[in-house]
Amino acid sequence: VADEVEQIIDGCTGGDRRALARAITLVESSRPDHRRDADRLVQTLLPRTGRSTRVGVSGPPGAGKSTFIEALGTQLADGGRSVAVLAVDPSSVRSGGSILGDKTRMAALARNPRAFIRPSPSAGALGGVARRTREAMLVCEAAGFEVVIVETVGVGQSEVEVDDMVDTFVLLLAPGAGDELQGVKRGIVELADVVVVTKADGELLPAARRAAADYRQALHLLRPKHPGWVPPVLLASALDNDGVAEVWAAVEDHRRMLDAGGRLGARRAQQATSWFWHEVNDRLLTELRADPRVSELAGELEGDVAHGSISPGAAAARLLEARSTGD
Ligand SMILES: Nc1nc2c(ncn2[C@@H]2O[C@H](COP(=O)(O)OP(=O)(O)OP(=O)(O)O)[C@@H](O)[C@H]2O)c(=O)[nH]1
Ligand SMILES: [Mg+2]
Repeated sequence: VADEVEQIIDGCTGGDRRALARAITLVESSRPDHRRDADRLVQTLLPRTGRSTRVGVSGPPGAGKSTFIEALGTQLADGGRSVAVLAVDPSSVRSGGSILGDKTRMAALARNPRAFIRPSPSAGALGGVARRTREAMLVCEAAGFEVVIVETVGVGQSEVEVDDMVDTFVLLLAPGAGDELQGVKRGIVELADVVVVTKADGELLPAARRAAADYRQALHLLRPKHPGWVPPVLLASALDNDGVAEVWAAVEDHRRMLDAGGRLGARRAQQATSWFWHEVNDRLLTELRADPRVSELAGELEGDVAHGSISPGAAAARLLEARSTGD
């Protein structure tokens, strides 16, 4: 008799949406027994992964990411491709049982039979969102999705994590965002493979053109992320469905550039290696925190460190020495 994990695996690979949703719920869980099941699930699905185009879409709050992804996803789906969207929204809360979070609407795309949309819960376990999203991405690939899009709000580390799991990183910026945003933007502009100035319609069009010229100038001064690839700066209006196909063409160009030099394989290999060390890191910390001897001593040492009676380094050494050995 197939156990639950095997049923989920069979369902996923057979294209069953409910099984896919259950698989993602499993990889999102932090319960130790779920974690073991999730490890088995992802390991079993691994040979079926790697065939999709992995795209990250990031940008400041309100830049128009969801609206753009809905327009792009709909175009791709109408063109016969299957699209999975994983929305990592640090501010969204998972409403029990509901498919779509509050901020992740994409109503039209959600109804499209070739699309699958999944908001990621914020539940901020250490390194949690990135691991869950990576595994969710692999599960979607194994389920046969040809394009996987990861949406994230670019406000801090999240876009670096997303860049570390996708092939092509698309940065969306709204026109006329003030100078105060420049600092935030510079960090993420450096990660961008394709830059899109959104909302290039109506009254915003002139400001969008100016912004695009500014970004072209700025990108010129940056050291290229990939030698030989200058990130194009494009204008798009998701509202008018204008420029969306051009953005996709740029994503495909970028992907071809990576493919041609064997750089895609190298990039993905490097991403997997760095993910491995993140996993080691997270799991060691989880184990450490679960160790009764360690947790007993931890509070005490924290106090001593705060009072300055022991150095943080010496305290860390002592904490690690207290670990229970063997199992
Ligand atoms: N004029 C115009 N407005 C747009 C366009 N795309 C999005 N908007 C508006 O911009 C606002 C934000 O759009 P969203 O797609 O929710 O932006 P987002 O980047 O996903 O927002 P967060 O996920 O909250 O960070 C909404 O009021 C949209 O209607 C566009 O192409 N043209
Ligand atoms: Mg959004």
